[in-house]
Amino acid sequence: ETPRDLFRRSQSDAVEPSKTDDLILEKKALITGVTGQDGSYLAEFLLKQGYEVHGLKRRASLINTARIDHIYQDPHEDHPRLFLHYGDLTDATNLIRVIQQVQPDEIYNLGAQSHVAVSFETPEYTANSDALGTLRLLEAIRLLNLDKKTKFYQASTSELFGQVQETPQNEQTPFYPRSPYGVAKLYAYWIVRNYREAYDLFACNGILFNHESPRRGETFVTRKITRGLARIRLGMQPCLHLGNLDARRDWGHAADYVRTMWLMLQQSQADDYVVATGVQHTVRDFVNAAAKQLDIEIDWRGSGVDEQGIDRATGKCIVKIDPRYFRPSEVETLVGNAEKARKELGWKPEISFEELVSEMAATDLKLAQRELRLSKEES
Ligand code: NDP
Ligand code: GDR
Repeated sequence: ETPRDLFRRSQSDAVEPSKTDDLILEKKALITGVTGQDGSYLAEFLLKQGYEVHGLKRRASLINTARIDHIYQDPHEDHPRLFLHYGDLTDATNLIRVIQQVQPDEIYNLGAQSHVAVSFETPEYTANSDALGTLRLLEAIRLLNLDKKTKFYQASTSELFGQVQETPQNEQTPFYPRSPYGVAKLYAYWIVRNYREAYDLFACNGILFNHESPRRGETFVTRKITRGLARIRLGMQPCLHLGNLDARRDWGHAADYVRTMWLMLQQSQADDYVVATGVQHTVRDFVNAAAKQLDIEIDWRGSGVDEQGIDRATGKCIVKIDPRYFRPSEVETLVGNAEKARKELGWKPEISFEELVSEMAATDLKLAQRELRLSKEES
């Protein structure tokens, strides 16, 4: 065999690795955004369900698989069940090729430029990846004649409700997005519904409210708070700069929420579901809860040193408002009603707000301690 033959054979081997398993034909799932918070929890969950999991990963100059390294299997091992493919939601031909190779039973479209504030800085890219990226995947399913085989999950969001028209929000609440991210996700939501109605595709929107975890990106507010307070406690940073402390969110745990994605695709009919805890907290509440976990005292009345900031009893600034973190148009309040998911999917959240904050704070404290130890060892 020539090197070219060998390459070709390696490609076709990669397509159907499970065929060699003793007649166990696992379901195959393709996850876009597998390197992200939700992608990592979903990949773990699907592997436990016996799936063969394929993930789309972007090329980066540094390794970007930290969240899935613990489940990654070297393709040279016997019977690996997690495979990574280079790809990007902005590249249609690449998506078609990967989907053609994998022939997935289920696609979970979690890939996105997911930061609301950043979407004001990169609105066109956000639309390209979040809105058109979704269209590209749906078209790939059609072009490859997989419309009867492949089920599709779209990571829709409570950001669709934006400036809320009623409280709590459910599947009937009118949308009013407030950011380029929200608007891009609105397109994605509707194109999923349109392909379901026009082509009978099994395609679902999970309208998920905020969900967090120790794997949350460091610039989302919850993680920024637990990480920042952990570092303040160890003297590694003097204070924490935040934006709007009065914003209200319905925060759940990502591990709880990925279950609903799978459940939606196991129903007899495709539909859209709100996924939320129904409990709302302000950003300020989150700071208080994390401070309690980390044994930090915050005097919210302050000592008047900086009327925008919050001072500790010692007078040392812990949390300070930085207008740079305000958004040009803000989503002030969100809280969901997940009654439909509870009734039809039998889903309810299992991890409480207090447990979520406690897990995040404890993990960030450990990470900060490790960083401190390493920097001491180095110096
Ligand atoms: P993350 O930001 O943690 O992960 C996003 C993932 O998408 C990463 O793997 C990222 O890759 C990948 N990605 C970004 N741009 C592209 C692109 N152009 N092509 C391919 N992949 C890309 O988000 P979450 O895990 O928190 O969220 C998952 C999905 O759910 C997102 O679509 C988000 O918008 C949506 N959502 C999230 C909610 C939440 O509270 N977490 C709530 C509702 C919806 P890389 O690692 O290389 O950056
Ligand atoms: P959100 O999450 O915009 O709801 O989008 P984020 O944690 O970024 O903001 C929540 C609220 O906190 C306020 N806030 C700050 N936010 C950040 N990031 N940094 C700060 O310093 C800060 N200070 C206050 C924000 O103004 C906002 O009101 C997340 C993402 O995961 C989306 O992809 C997802 O669709 C929605 O949740 C549901």
